[in-house]
Amino acid sequence: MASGAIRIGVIGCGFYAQNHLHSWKDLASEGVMLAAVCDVDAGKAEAAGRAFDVPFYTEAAALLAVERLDAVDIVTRHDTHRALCELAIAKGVATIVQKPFALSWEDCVAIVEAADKAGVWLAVHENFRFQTPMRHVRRVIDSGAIGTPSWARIMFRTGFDVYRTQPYFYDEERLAIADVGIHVLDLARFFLGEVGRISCETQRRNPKVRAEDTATMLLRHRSGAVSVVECTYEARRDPDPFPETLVEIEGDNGSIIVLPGSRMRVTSNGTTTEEDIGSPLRSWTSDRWHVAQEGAFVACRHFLDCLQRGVPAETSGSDNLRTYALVDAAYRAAEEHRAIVPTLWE
Ligand code: 89Y
Repeated sequence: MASGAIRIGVIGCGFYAQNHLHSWKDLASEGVMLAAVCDVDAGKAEAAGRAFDVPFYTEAAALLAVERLDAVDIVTRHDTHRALCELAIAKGVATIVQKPFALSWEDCVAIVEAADKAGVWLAVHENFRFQTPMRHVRRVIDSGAIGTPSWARIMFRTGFDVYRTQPYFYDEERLAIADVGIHVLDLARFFLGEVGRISCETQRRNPKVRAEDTATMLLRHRSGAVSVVECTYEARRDPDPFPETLVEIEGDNGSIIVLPGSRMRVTSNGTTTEEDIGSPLRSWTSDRWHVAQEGAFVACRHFLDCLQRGVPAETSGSDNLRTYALVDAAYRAAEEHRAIVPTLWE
């Protein structure tokens, strides 16, 4: 890796990419330089280029041919991920790619193999585990305050109109599990370790949507722990916690409960304490989206730190295969009405 600032190019300048662009800009003082942006939509490329004062491109190949980049951050839809990752990897450029990793298991594996073969650093921008409240939960587990976690319920339940900012959701072949269940499944791994089998019930509660908008999953972890992982876009709740993930974890000495509004209640050996696990707004985050936006920032900071130290990211390509395998297993479990052993553990 270069000895000066790491020069990064962002590919994809749409809705969520704005969070990545701001994150890289904010991290300039920590040794990264947003060098250029790219989007197939010329208007979006130009708008981002002007807003962040960097050159803009409409073709990733041109971006990679002209700019001297150390890393790219791919924030496009997942059907483009394999081709874009392969392009960057072929150039020997460190690659970060948004979740879902790729369109299919085969594509994810092909990307990981290409990176391994070329010796290129690869990470998946799986960001929920980097959200400040989720790091607090992990800190409490690691402190031993609740003993060994043996049961959890991890919930992303909202009725917030996600279709307004992400209208392509209506037509996806796979929706709730592939879009947000993937984050919650990754959190289940983060908190309780790898998963030995998974069952899943899906529902389509909104008739305007093509795929499932609700999933209820039951996981047996290899440690013996059990977790219930839930996601829906069709909950009618007050308060609606969007985009917060609510968590309940029980161990032999206590429990951790994450409540709406970034509050965490910890019971340890019979004593209960409650704390605020939120974080202050950044100049570009907004009340409603802050938790998710800030998670992107913390994830980018982690990737930068790993690149600088030359170590794999927590959510490296090969790590993320395990989360992706759970997503595929959840869909199979729903279709086949039985518990499935995720591919990596068969
Ligand atoms: O796309 C989703 C994600 O990754 O986080 C929240 C979201 O925008 C809607 O579920």
